[in-house]
Amino acid sequence: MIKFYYSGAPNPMKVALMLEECGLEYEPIPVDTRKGQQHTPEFLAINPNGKVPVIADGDATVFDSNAILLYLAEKTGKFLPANTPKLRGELLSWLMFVASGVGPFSGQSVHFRNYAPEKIHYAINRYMYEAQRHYGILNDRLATHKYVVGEAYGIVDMAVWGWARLIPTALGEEHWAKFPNLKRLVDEISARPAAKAALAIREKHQHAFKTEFDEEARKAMFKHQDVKVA
Ligand SMILES: N[C@@H](CCC(=O)N[C@@H](CS)C(=O)NCC(=O)O)C(=O)O
Repeated sequence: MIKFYYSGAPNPMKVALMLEECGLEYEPIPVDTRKGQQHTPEFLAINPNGKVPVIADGDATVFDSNAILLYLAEKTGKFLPANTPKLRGELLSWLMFVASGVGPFSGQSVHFRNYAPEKIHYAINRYMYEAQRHYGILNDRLATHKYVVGEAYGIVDMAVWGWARLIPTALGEEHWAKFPNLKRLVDEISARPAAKAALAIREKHQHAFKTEFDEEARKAMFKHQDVKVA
């Protein structure tokens, strides 16, 4: 059975969605990042980057959410567009665009808006601008395409859902109105039974994650605060 190392954060949730959509049997293993469980030697042995999600499938270990989506799609033959050079090119381009743009800029935007000890206007403005620019590109794409790649719902849509469903909290409620086509896709995915099951894993398995963002959480997740490198 696939072992799924997870928390309720955006990157693990897109993988939870895919596991549920594929109907794969999996064992969810909680990794409480606010308690620093991502830095244990056992966890670093499966993901040297010390972050969730990770899956272990037989002798294959896969980390990084978008890599896992592609791995599971290739394993099951599901949620991929037709294997033509044109669609393969689109799939890889949009998947990497989400991995290298949407995720990191959304994450940094949340960090500087909500967690940085000082409010640095330059950083907040830069990351808000870049996050919104990336969502704008997706919104424009979805004005003429029902799904991001090909004719059917697939792994790029799932990757987008992971972060875009959190736009109201990540960027601010007022920003949803700027991205109606993206919201249409997110709402469609959120209504799927697999999305509901993904978001309910914690309750179903009675995995209690730490909710307070206290000194322990800060030390575990913002290690740079205790090290001077610049
Ligand atoms: N590129 C990675 C990023 C993973 C990532 O940032 N995971 C977050 C949760 S969404 C995490 O584990 N944070 C804990 C930490 O940074 O210590 C992916 O897409 O899986």
